[in-house]
Amino acid sequence: MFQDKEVFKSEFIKKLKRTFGKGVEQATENELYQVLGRMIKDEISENWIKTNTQYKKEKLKQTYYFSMEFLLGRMMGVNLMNLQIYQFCKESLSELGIKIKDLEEAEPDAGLGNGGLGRLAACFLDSLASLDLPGHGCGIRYKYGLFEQKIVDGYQIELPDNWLKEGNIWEIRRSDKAVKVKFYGHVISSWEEDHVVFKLQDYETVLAVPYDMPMIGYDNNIVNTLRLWSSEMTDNEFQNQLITEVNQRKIMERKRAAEAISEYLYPDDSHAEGKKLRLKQQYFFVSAGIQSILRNFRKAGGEWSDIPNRIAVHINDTHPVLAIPELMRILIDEENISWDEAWRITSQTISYTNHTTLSEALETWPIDMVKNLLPRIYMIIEEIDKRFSQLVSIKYLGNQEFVKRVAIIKDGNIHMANLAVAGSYSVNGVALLHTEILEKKLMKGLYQIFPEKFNNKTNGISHRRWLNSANPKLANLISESIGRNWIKEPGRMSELMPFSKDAAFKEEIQKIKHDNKLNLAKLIKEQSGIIVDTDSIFDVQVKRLHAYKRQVLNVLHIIDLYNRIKENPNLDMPSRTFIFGAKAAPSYSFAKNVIKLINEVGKIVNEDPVVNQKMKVVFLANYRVSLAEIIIPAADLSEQISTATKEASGTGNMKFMMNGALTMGTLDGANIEIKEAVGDENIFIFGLKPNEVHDYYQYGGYNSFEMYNNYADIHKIVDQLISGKMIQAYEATRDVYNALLVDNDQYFVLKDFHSYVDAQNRAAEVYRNKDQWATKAVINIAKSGKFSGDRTINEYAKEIWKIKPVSF
Ligand code: 26Q
Repeated sequence: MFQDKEVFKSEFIKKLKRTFGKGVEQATENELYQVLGRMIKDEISENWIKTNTQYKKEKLKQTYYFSMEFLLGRMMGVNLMNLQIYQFCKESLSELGIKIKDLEEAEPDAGLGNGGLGRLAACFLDSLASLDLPGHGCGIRYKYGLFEQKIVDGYQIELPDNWLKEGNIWEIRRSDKAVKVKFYGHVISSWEEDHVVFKLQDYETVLAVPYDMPMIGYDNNIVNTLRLWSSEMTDNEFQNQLITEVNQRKIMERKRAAEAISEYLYPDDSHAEGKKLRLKQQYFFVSAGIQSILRNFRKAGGEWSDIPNRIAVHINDTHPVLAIPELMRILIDEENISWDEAWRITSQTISYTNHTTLSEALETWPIDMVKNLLPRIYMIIEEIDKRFSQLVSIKYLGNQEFVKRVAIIKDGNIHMANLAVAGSYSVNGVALLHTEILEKKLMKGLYQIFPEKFNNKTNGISHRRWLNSANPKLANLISESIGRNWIKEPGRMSELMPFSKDAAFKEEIQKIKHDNKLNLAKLIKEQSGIIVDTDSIFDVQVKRLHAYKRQVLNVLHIIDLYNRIKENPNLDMPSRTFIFGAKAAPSYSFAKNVIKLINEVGKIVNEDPVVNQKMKVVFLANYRVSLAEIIIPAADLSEQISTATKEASGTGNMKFMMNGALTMGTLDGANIEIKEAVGDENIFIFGLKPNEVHDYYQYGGYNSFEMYNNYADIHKIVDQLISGKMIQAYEATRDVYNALLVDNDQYFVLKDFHSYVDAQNRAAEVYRNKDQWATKAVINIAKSGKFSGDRTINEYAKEIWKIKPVSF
């Protein structure tokens, strides 16, 4: 069907008629999209089955990546690419008068994640499948993904993301594989023969129904599975009861409560709030996932003791950490395995990644809440804590202060990160600096106890999505220059290094960048009405809005430039377009105020007839994967300006680099490794170093008011925030003002300001020399192979999961 155009076209038309009763002319883009989607699903169904059969046949150890978030974005483009039929479909559809791009754009983003952590999970699934590795995802099928952002009067407003309204063509509902998850109730213990047995009574049951999505490998016939669980009411609950009005109401109430669990994604990515529904979500998908894995294991006739050799369960941050007590529960209560053996199995099966250095983002849950919602799970956590404390106490000669520091249960709360470290065999950070901070600071005590568990796995991204698919022109140029091997072996992008000296190649690079900028400029015009200069520096900061990411620093630089132009209208500077995209957590008022600030400053800059000759400011609403795929290929400068030590890794930094943008960055997260890869002269580094930031936090000594008093430029800018002479949004901007002066600038924005401006000036100087800029861009692209998720996943596979590729 995907070889012969005539066959394809007639099949497409037939399917369109059968499904929607329409011809090409009458069909909507969404209908055309759905038809192609169905054809692809049919096409891969055999390989999907074959992949699983082969895994079973070879008895390969399987990895299950448990994550509350999978930020997949659109799948059509990458699926066609991975199946090597993109060009074929494009041409065939074109013969039917259909533009494949229109059809791709009809697909809603699967926005089942907040940001970095969720997108990482999605990139990892792409790498697992593309590297022939038996690795699957396990998560939640949220009815509503991350909210849709609109900007009204400069402020963010949130709308529900009803991504499933036309159905999800990629998923298959597997009602036959549904499992039951139990909440509430109380635990009864009794003696049976020679041991105590625990039984949960008077519990409530929720049905977990899996929806499977195919994760298609690149050019290798592998189709792995992402299993997302949806919550439903169990249908036998009211089976034999009369349908009275009272019962009817009860049924509706139960249905609503059950379905609420997988209804929506929590939109906060930096503050762990102890909401009961969130805890329900966590246990819901973890219990369903573990049950379904063990059911398969049982069917295959494995020995329980062999689980660690057959199954690896990875938890993406602590959100799925209840996998530890849940696996214990099933082994002990349902399989009659002793505590010690269950603990050995569990703690050799689970591995854990930490994604944050912010202590406020570490999850804790109140004892009472867990006890009430999950009484048996709580008992098990209590027992884990007790035994763990004993062990630590013996090893550290009764040092109670130390015992308390690493305790799982203390001060009325359960500390999920401590549980994760105690119950897993591997703990990793996501960039070298981050792992070092875990070992030496955040988890110092636990590292002392279990140094062998800790390791680093620097993040990576899907170069297939972020380069090959998002930037086809650049991808083609690379393939024409060094062949196509880099797609399967991204390390080979380094073969581009000689081209950094090749004038013709650099001309091409610049032309492609300019094309991509035209494309983005068009979108900016459509979305915001703003006309931008495509010869200006596209200076881009797109990521979640958070104080530590310091969008404010970027804004202060914009105001500074504005002031400089106002003072000297003939200021000689390369023209700039500042582009922002960011969602703020709805409850995070500071972040929302920064969005208002950006939009206010944007208005002033864009409407000033002198200033707008040299710069523009654009805030693109509703930043998401599909928008990133247009923005990133068009960027010249990549803003990675977090306070050193705060950004665990960052992955946007890698996407920009791979698309030939130069990084403006602090020595934080993976920026440090990017700097190592490209060399100091091919990146703009500024700001406090990690140890300097650390020392300020530790010993004090920073006074932001001094910065304000001592430097006229800073003084002027900070005053402009609230004076009402420039910006008219006091309600929002005084929050930013207060953060900088009243709260002593916790993220060192003013401290880093001059160093930032200096680096920005250096960047502007380099940009004047187009050839020099292009040289640096090529080197960035050439060195980006290291930041492919393929490298990362190979490391996880060999060093943590011990899984091997299938021989297919
Ligand atoms: C926790 C409890 C309650 C509610 C929400 C949450 C929650 C949800 C999402 C906490 C954190 C997140 C997401 C964190 C995240 O995206 N971290 C980023 O992970 C990336 C991948 O490793 C890193 O590159 C980024 O540096 C890190 O910020």
